[in-house]
Amino acid sequence: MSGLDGWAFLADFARMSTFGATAGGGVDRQAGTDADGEVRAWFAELLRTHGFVVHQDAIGNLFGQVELVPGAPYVLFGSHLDSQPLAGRYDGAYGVLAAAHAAVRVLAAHRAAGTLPRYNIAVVDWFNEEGCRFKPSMMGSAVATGKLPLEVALDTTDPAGTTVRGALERLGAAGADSLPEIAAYGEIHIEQGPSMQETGVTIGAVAETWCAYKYEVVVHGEQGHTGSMRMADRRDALLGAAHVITAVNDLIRSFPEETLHTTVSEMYLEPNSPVTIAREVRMLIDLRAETTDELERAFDLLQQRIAAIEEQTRTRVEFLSSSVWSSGPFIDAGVRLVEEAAADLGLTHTRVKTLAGHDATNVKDIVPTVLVFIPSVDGISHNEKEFSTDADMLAGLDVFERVVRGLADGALDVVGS
Ligand code: HGY
Ligand code: MN
Ligand code: MN
Repeated sequence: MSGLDGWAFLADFARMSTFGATAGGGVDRQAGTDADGEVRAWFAELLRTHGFVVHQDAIGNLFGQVELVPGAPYVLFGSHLDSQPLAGRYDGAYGVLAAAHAAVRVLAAHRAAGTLPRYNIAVVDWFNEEGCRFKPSMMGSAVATGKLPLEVALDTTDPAGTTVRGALERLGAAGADSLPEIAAYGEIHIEQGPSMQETGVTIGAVAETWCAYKYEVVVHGEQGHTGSMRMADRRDALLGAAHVITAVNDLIRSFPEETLHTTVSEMYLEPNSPVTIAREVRMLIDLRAETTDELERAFDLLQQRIAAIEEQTRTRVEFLSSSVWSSGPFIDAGVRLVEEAAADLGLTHTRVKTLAGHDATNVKDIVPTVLVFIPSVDGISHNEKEFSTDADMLAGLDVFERVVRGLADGALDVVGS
C-alpha cells in the first residue's frame, strides 16, 4: 500500500530532527531562519515524493494538496515546523510529519480499494506558530483564519529589525497561492504538560483550550550614573520591571492552586550598561487560565499592583499590545472520533484540555477541528529535554490516520454536534 509504516515514520522523524539540531539534543528552528528554510525544503520534497502539489501562501504557510475528487473542498491536517530557541524536537514537527504520513496512508488505502473520499486532502506547515522571533504566536494560522491582517503580520519585526516580509522573501517562502477551501482540520501534538503521563494514557482527545492573555509592556525610567546619582532621584526602569515580574507571579496567590499560570519570559533592557541606570525595559507578560473571567480578574489585580510600583519606583508602565485567545470547546463529534479510534486500537485515552495554544486553537473557530495529544515525558516542553517515546508517536500516528480517514469521509459533516 503506502509503504509508509512505523519504521518509515521514525526514519523521517530522525532526518527532520537534524535540521537546526542543537548540541543539547533539541532543535533551534526559529521562524524564517535558515534552519526553518532547510526543514521546509525537506518537507516540501517529502510531500512531492508522495504526490502532493506543494504551495506557499503570502504569510509563508507551506501546504501540499492531493485532489482525488475534482472540485471538492479539502480537509486539512498539520502543525508547525518552527521552534522556540534551544527547544524540543517534537513540538509541532511531530504533528506536521504525522499529518503527512497519515494522509499518504489514507490516500493509498483509497487507491488500493478503488474508493474516493468525500473531500480532498491537504497537509500544512503553519508559519511561525511559536511567535518567538516574530510575535504573536500562531501567526500563520491567525492570518489564514482572518484573525491577524496579512500586512500587519508581514510588517512585524524581530529584535534585530528584520520584518517577516524580509525573512520570507529571503527564504523564498513568500508565496502567491492561497489555502484551498477547507471543510475540517485535524492536528496531533505533544501534550507539553504532565497530565497524560500522570494518568497513564497514550491518547488525549482535546475537548477544550485554556485562554491566554499576553501583553507587551514597556517600563519607562531615566538613565543616570549608578554611582553618583542620588537614590531619591533615580527612576530605575529595571527596578520597576523587577517589581512587575514578581507582581505577575504573586497573582497566582489570589487563585486556587494551578488555576492561573503566569510568567514574564522575555525582556529587553536599554541601555543595558554596567554603570548606567536603565531607561527602558520591554517585557512579555503571559497569563493563562481556564476562563477569560479569571484572566480579567488577574489583569485587574495586576493593574492595581502596577499603580503602586509606578509610584514606588517613579517609573511608568506602558501596555503596548496584547495577543489573546479565549477558551472554547472542540466539536464533540471530533472528540468522539478520537476516542473511538483509540478504543478500536486498544489504546488508553482520555479527554484533556490544552493549556498551550496551537494552530488548531485558531482554526477551530472557523471549521470543525480535531486536536489529538500524545504524552510528553515529565511534561517537559520548550526545552531540549522535551521527549515523547517512539511507541507513543506511532500509536498517535495510527489514531491520527483514522482521524484523517474519518474527516476525509465527512465524519464531521454533522450539524450542531
Ligand atoms: O503560546 C502558546 O501557548 C503556543 O505554544 N505558541
Ligand atoms: Mn506547538
Ligand atoms: Mn511551542
